[in-house]
Amino acid sequence: MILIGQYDSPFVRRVAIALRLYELPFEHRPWSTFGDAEKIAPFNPLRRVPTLVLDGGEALIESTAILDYLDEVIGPDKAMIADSGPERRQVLKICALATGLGDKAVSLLYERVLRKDELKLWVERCQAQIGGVLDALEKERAAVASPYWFGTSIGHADIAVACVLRFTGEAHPGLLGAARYPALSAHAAACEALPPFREIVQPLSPLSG
Ligand SMILES: N[C@@H](CCC(=O)N[C@@H](CS)C(=O)NCC(=O)O)C(=O)O
Repeated sequence: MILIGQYDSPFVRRVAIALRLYELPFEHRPWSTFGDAEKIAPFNPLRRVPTLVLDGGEALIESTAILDYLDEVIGPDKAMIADSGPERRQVLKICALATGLGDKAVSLLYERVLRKDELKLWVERCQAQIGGVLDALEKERAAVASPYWFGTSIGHADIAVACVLRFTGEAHPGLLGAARYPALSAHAAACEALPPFREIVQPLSPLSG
């Protein structure tokens, strides 16, 4: 398998960390969505990352769909999400909030670096969405005493939240105060201390990732 994309993307990073935790071997192509768009295009016409190219040549896109495939490969006993039912839906909801926050943090970053004059309406909307999700996630995490979001072993929700928090903190430091989000900060610190998170990391470099 070949994973395309740089690790300063929270979406690429969550996939790479899952691959490592599942002990699935993969090659990495750290292609930039802007600088290497034409290299990405034959695998993904959206020219977005992550893109995962399977051994037979099939290309998977969207981090959620890629993780769905990896869960299938590793099987229900080892998958970092329940197979069905409310347990699965709860994990998917936290993942959706985290990746939605990631989408808005990416949009806000593009607004800053790609446009000469930021559109106030869009900036304020993204900031409100980011703040709203951070508040909701903080409340949810503070209500859970277990080491991970859904128990004693790491899952997709833990990885998604940690990766997105790192990205948001680097892209928009003013929006992510540790004092305002103590439960999320503790969650991120615990995940970032784990070997796969320490290995698979890249400081944000806007427009190169
Ligand atoms: N929903 C997508 C989001 C992926 C995403 O936003 N990737 C960014 C890099 S962080 C990207 O490819 N940006 C280039 C673009 O959207 O044109 C996923 O979960 O995979």
